[in-house]
Amino acid sequence: MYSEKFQKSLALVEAAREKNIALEPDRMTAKQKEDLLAAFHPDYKKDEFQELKIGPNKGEKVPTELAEILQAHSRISASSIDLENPDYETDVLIIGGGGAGSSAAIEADNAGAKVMIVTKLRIGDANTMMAEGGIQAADKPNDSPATHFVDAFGGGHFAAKRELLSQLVCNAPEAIQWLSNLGVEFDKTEDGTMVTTHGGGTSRKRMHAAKDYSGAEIMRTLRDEVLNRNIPVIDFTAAIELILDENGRAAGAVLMNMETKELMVAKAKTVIIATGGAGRMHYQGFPTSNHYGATADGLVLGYRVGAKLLYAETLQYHPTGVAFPEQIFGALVTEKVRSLGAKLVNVNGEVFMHPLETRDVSAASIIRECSERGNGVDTGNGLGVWLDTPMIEEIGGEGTIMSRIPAMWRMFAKYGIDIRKEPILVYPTLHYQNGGLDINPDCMTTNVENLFVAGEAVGGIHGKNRLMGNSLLDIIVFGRIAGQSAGAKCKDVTVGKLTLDHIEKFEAEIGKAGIDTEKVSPVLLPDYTRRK
Ligand code: MEZ
Repeated sequence: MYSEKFQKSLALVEAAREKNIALEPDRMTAKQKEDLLAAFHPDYKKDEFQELKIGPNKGEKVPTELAEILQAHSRISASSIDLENPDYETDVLIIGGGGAGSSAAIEADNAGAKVMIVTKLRIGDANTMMAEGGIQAADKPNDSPATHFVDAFGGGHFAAKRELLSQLVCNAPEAIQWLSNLGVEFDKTEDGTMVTTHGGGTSRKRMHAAKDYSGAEIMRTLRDEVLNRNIPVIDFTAAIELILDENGRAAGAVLMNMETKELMVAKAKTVIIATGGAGRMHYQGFPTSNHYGATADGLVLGYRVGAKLLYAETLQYHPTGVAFPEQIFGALVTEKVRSLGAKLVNVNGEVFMHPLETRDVSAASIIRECSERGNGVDTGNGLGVWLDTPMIEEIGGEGTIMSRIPAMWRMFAKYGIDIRKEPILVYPTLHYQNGGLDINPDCMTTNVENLFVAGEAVGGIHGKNRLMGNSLLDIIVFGRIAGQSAGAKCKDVTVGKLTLDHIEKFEAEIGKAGIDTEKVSPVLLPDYTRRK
């Protein structure tokens, strides 16, 4: 279905396919990777970052778009909120209805706590739903959590908080069991053995999947469990400001009905931020694979009450976002496509990298191929490289694409592209927030008591780059830990007088630092209004 302008390059890709399948591209050396990242990865573009002038990370640099919302005005004035007569009272307030929030809710419920989820969209409208390729766990005889740790620690540039990463990998096999018991249908062979594949940077095949809609399958199951337990879910209701008590401990949130804009107060003994990522902030103008509500809200809520951020300057650009057709620009092309054998090929039909380098390296390599080397394909809406999907059928046999990545096939078939027969065009897309709020192993923030965080809003689990499949894992492992910790902690908490004094303090800091801004935050939803 590709138009005439693609045909010359397509012919080169097809002609080189047999040779390219047999080719074993070299892995890059550590030095080659470092140089590549420094020159081409968006995280290294100094002029796209701004130093924070206020707050707990004052003096550190974060993406300009994030700095603007971290240092923006509150959506409310404290005096307009009646804190004396809360609309809701609960033990554990969970902000966010994705995989982390739902896992937390289930475990807090198990701990006997009264739990409530608030979500600005609906339960399941989350990046969890969008995750495709799988979830890592070292549960095969040739693997171990220690090996998983080494892969992830190296992939994250040795920057992960060791105690968090250790929890991640050690709890992974049990997380798979937990999900299976709840009803997640992982891919298995006829004898019941889990099917596992490689991801970028993995030394063992430990990616468990439900075809290429692993996140949707996990979210379906978690949502059913939350609803079956009758855990209250207040949907289309955003948390727009955290509430502290007079002792400086998290004690609830101001909520806003997304439709009527009515404000409400939820009082709680413990609060869990599980608000997910930031793709809809479109850092550096990148498209995104994220769901509509991914606007870094949790980072803003936490920062304003004084919670520290860790590695907020590092973002993940998934190497293979859709570059063509325009209707699905930026959507995720799962890494599993490369796990199954498809290679990245330039306009001349040449393989230019090993297909399973870590994500930051792969993204930078594609950017270099399209920019400095001038080997990108002009898509009419930017540049891209080919991902030679027909290789999968050649390597795995006819039917592999329909049995392993049917959602990929369907996504492109809608636009007349049959990925079994034709390659696809890809370019990096904003995918994941590596950094976030700094937590202890029990998921409580390092400096605000009774404020817990789980999922993509956490920083430090993966260091400065995350491996494929460790995010679906982290929402389960740390979602559960947050639920257990918050559920246990609330038994010892007596909430003091509620206050929103931090809003005025933050406002004073904005003024003192001479920050001239009209922005308010959290952002809640992206603004795609066309302007002149
Ligand atoms: O962990 C992820 O981000 C993931 C599984 C994405 C993918 O390529 O499918």
